[in-house]
Amino acid sequence: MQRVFSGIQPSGIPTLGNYLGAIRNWVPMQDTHESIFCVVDLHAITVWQDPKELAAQTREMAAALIACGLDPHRCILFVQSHVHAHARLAWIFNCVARLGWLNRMTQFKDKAGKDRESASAGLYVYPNLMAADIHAYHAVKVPVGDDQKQHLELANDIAQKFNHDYGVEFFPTIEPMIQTVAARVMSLRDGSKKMSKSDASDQSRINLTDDADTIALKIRRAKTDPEPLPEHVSGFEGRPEARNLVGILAGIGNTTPDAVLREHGGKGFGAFKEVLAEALVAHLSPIQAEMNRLLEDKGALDAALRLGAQRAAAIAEPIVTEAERLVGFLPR
Ligand code: AQP
Repeated sequence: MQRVFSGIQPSGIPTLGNYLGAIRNWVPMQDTHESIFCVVDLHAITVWQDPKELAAQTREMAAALIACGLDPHRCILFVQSHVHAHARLAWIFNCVARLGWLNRMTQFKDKAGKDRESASAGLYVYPNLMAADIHAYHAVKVPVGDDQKQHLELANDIAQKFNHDYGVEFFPTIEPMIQTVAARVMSLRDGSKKMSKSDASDQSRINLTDDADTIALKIRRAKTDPEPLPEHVSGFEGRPEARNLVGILAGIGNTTPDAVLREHGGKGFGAFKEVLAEALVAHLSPIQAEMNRLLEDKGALDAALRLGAQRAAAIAEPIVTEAERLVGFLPR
C-alpha cells in the first residue's frame, strides 16, 4: 500500500473548507493507503496562539478528525510535537531550501500581510517544516486542498536538492492528491478569499461546531449578487460567491456544480440558501454530536494520540536518523 501523509493545524475550530477540501477525503484513504494524519501544532505556532487555547484546540481538532471518520486503529493519528523527528528534519531542510524558493511562496505573502517585518521566522520557513512532515515518512501521496500545491512543489525541490547535495536517492518524489469538487471553499464574506479558521470574521466561515441556527444565519448573510442562480456553470464568470455556494452544496452532496444547477438553476438566492443551510445542518449535526462525546473523555482521547505518536515515531525515527547520518552527524 502506498503511504499518504497529511496534516491540519489546530489554529482554530475546523471549518467547512478544511472538511470539504481535506478531512472528508482522508476518510476513504484509510482503506486504500497506509494513512498517516497529524494535528500540526508546530505549524500552528507560526502565528501567535494562546497556550491554553492551543491545547484545547489540539484536542478539539483530534476529536473532529475522529468524528469525521478517521479511525485511530485504521490510520496513524497523532500530534506533531509528540514526534521529534519532524523538528529535526525541518532544521536540515532549513539548510537545504534556498531563500529564493521561500520568497515565492504565496501563502507567506497572504498570511504575513503588509507588515512582513513583523511576521515570525517560523511562518517564513513553514514550507520547510511541511516538507519534513512528509519526507520523514517517505510518504509519496499527499492529500491537500489546492492552496497547498505550491508547498508540495517546494517539498519536491528540497528532496531533489538534498539527494543531489548528498549524492543519494533518499527522499522520493511526492504527488499531491487534490479533490476537484470543492477543492477550495471560499469565504462567505468575500468570494475571492479562501475560507479560513483564523479569519478575523466568524461570519466568513462555517465552523464544524456551529449549531443549526448559526449555520442558517451565516448562510442567509453570505454575500451574493442580485441575479438568480445561473442555469449553467459558464454563468459563474465574474460571480465567485455564487460559484462558492453552489460548490459547497455540490461538495456536501457528493455531486457536481452542474448537477446542482440542473436542480436549482434560475432560483433566487433566498430559496437556494434555505436548501443549502438545511443540507449543511443535516450533514454536520452527527459529526458535532460525536465530537462532543469524544471530548467528554479527554483521557481516552489523549491515550489514542499517544499511541498514534508511538506508531508514527516507529516509522519516522529510522528515516530521519538516516538523513542525519547522510548529512554527517555523529550517531547518538
Ligand atoms: N478553504 C479551504 N478550502 C479547501 N481546503 C482547505 N484547506 C484549508 N482551507 C481550505 C485544507 O485544509 C487542510 C488543512 O489546512 P491547515 O489547517 O493545515 O492550514 P490552512 O490551509 O492554512 O487552513 P486554514 O483553515 O486557512 O487555517 P489557518 O486559518 O490557521 O491558516 C489543508 O489540506 C488545506 O489545503
